Amino acid sequence: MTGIEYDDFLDLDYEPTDTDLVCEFTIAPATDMTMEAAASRVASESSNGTWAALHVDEAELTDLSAVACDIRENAGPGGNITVAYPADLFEDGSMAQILSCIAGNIMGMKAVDSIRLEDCKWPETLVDGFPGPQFGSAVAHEKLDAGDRPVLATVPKPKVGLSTDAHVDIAEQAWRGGVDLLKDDENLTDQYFNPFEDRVERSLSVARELTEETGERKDYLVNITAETDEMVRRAEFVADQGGGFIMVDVVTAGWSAVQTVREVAEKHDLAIHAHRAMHAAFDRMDHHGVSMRTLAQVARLCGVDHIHTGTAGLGKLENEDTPGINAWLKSDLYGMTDVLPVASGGLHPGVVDALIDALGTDIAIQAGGGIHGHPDGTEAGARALRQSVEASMQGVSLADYAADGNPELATALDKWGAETPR
Ligand code: RUB
Ligand code: MG
Repeated sequence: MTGIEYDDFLDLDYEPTDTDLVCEFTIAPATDMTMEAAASRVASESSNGTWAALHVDEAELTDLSAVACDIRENAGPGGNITVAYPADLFEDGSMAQILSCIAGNIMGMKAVDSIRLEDCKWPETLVDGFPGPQFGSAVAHEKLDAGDRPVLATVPKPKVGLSTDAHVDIAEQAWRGGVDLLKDDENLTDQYFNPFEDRVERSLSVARELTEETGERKDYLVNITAETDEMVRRAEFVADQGGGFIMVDVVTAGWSAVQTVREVAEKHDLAIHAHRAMHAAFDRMDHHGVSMRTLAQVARLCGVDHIHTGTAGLGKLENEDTPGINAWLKSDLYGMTDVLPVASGGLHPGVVDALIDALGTDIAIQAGGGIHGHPDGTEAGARALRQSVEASMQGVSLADYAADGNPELATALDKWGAETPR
């Protein structure tokens, strides 16, 4: 018989192996607990232990204990810990099962006052079980004609309530003004005022017309978010109508559903745009939850081609470290395709040069209010955004570029300056 005790999960001399999944956490131990005891409970509860010591026949037990192998105490209560998990703890290719371990019971257990999963180092054995993205940043030239500039997208506003006629009209103006992609907002799916099939059929038909007219491929990020079977049906409908992209709100829909959609996307050559509504319920607090960095890693493994990663603090929403997350999405991961990061939320032409300075040009820039709120309307707003990107790419100041025959940009700068909205 063997006893599984707290101490079995703590070994500060342990060096993680190449096959371990290595997770970094920020923890604050419960008031009556040491960091060592709390770190052990994290490793225990998220692998094969529980609150009580167990007595198990060793012959019947595969040892799947995680090891808390590093503790760095902060000035405040708590600190950071490293936990190494043996790869055999995990089911091959099941993101739900992995997250139930590394971001499961430990998030609510009383041994810690708070705990945040900050980062994961994924071993090749686990990564190999996932498909990763089909296209990643290559969408910019494989499916679009963005060349070296950022991919440009817009979401019609108001986000819900527009009729299909109005939606299609806005799409036409935006594509003509210079954006590559129309995007559905996250809460527009299949409602009576703008039904899914009609919207998709008519928008994609206009996309084809504008592709012909402008000589640049125009496409549509169609929000298929729904119950999983329905998402599959909607993805197939988009493919039948000649669309090249689908959008899934990945946190609200759930990772298993994303994994199913990834298989369907492959059959139909569809790229997946990941919107991330509800992520802030996990990542907004710096002492508790799951970091956006980790969610982005999960999204890449599950196979999305684009994901929203914030605006480096230049938009309307709180952000984590956008440049750091984007760098991870593009980093080598045993040959897995990269992900195109999407900057969105409160962007307008006046912040584009700062955005490109912070994030580079291998991104998608998505603007709603910053296009449709232009005093001269959507087409002028799209032109202004495109002009701001041209200025930044050429290293010319936005004001100089606006003065040099780009009146739409001039109007946008008059209206919004370089303000960060709220
Ligand atoms: C953008 C919008 C998106 C947010 C989500 O509209 O509605 O849902 O970008 O944020 P607008 P994030 O351009 O008018 O702000 O990209 O950070 O997930
Ligand atoms: Mg939105």
